[in-house]
Amino acid sequence: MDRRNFIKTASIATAAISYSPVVGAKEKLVPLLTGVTGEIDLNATKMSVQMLSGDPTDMLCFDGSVVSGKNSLLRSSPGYLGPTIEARAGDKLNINFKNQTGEDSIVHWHGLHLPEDQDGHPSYAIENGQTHKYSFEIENRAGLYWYHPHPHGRTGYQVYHGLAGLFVVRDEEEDALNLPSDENELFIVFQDRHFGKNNQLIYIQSGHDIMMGKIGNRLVVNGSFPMTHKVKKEAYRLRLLNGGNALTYRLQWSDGSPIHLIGTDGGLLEKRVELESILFAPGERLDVLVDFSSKQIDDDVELLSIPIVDNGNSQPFAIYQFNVGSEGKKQFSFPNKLSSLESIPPSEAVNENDPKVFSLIPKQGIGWTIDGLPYEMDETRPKETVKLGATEIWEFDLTNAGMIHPMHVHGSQFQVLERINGPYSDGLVYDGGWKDTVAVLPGDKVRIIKKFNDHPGKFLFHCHLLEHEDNSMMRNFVVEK
Ligand SMILES: [Cu+2]
Repeated sequence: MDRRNFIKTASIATAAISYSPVVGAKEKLVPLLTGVTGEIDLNATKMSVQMLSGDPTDMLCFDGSVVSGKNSLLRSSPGYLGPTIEARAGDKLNINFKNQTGEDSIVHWHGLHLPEDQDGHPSYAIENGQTHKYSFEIENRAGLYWYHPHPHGRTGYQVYHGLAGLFVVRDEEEDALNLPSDENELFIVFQDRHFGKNNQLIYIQSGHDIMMGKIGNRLVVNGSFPMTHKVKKEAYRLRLLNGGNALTYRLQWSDGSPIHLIGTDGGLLEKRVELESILFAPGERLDVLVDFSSKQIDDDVELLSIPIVDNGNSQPFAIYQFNVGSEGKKQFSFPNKLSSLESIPPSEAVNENDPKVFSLIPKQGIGWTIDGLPYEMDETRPKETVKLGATEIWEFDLTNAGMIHPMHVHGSQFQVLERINGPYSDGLVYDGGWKDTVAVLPGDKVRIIKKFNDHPGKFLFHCHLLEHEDNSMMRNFVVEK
């Protein structure tokens, strides 16, 4: 977007800050599964967190406890993040979400393939003080998923104030690879926050924050500081989540090593790939192997974010640092073959030659939209209706507008079929594996293919730049029997 157009859209967006609380939100009862693997209490509450020296920061945080089942279902997290849920494919979980945020909320399990009444659609939002009981079976393969609130108009605010946690799924296929585990498997969540007076968080201040997304003045990793991790001269598996509201990174190693990517949003890739750099947008996950065994004691290796487009104005900056602290014992050689992935042939789609096109466009009086429309809680268009059992091709069209939109589709994982590159995207992105969030770059048309084999009902697709999602860049789709 050029400057003049940007100012225009930014100023109209100021008038478009829309927060419509769900009126009279009532808990919807869903049937509970029998024979569950475990039951978890998950509370979202107001908390005072010591983030910086001086005053503590007022935040919203998840805390949890295991009611029944193995204690290993929950692992406490550093900083303000919610506890990490760790389960196995096929596990059945009951999760009791208690909302003590002071406003409406509901939890979405990002990346999990779930029935409509388990997915945290905003129409399921509950009022402060209420409890929503989830009960679901994990149908996903091994992968790094995550959970966060999804009430309409308040997702960005609630995530920004601390409500997010990891959801790790394991399975036998992953076990058999013997990837680095325990202290050699590091979960790293990147977020950024704007700390203001008295160490309090500053959220949206202007239409600019809505149009461009809220960017912080401090990087926060795993809900805390600092950002250095002592490692041994061994191999590590890095499980990365971009949990930020709006900031996209382009990752590269400071020592010039390639990034050894073994997985993305929906789990392992078919084969390990080596990349010079990789784009990493809000909502996305990356699974990366790194070997420090050839390093010297006290070497520093930094994970950098380099400029997305080299315009000469921006500099690389370190977003995490590894300090080689001690000799290693474990030997590890990187596997090449990881998994078998079924790739969905375009000929399987009901609309092989006629993709459903969703235009990502700014609209006067609304802000960023899908097809120029606002979000409507109960509405879907014919285009947003899918027949149960169908495979469809969708296209996100950003031909005419200029910023990155990470598009997230709820329900099962999809595959990226084709990226008709705009002027900036060549070589920036890696689109392999199963995905639930795809970064659409300025000028791009991105085609995805997705199966709608089960779970009829109403789901969401939206931009995962949370200020866009909350404002207007979200729509329903309905899977019809
Ligand atoms: Cu967006």
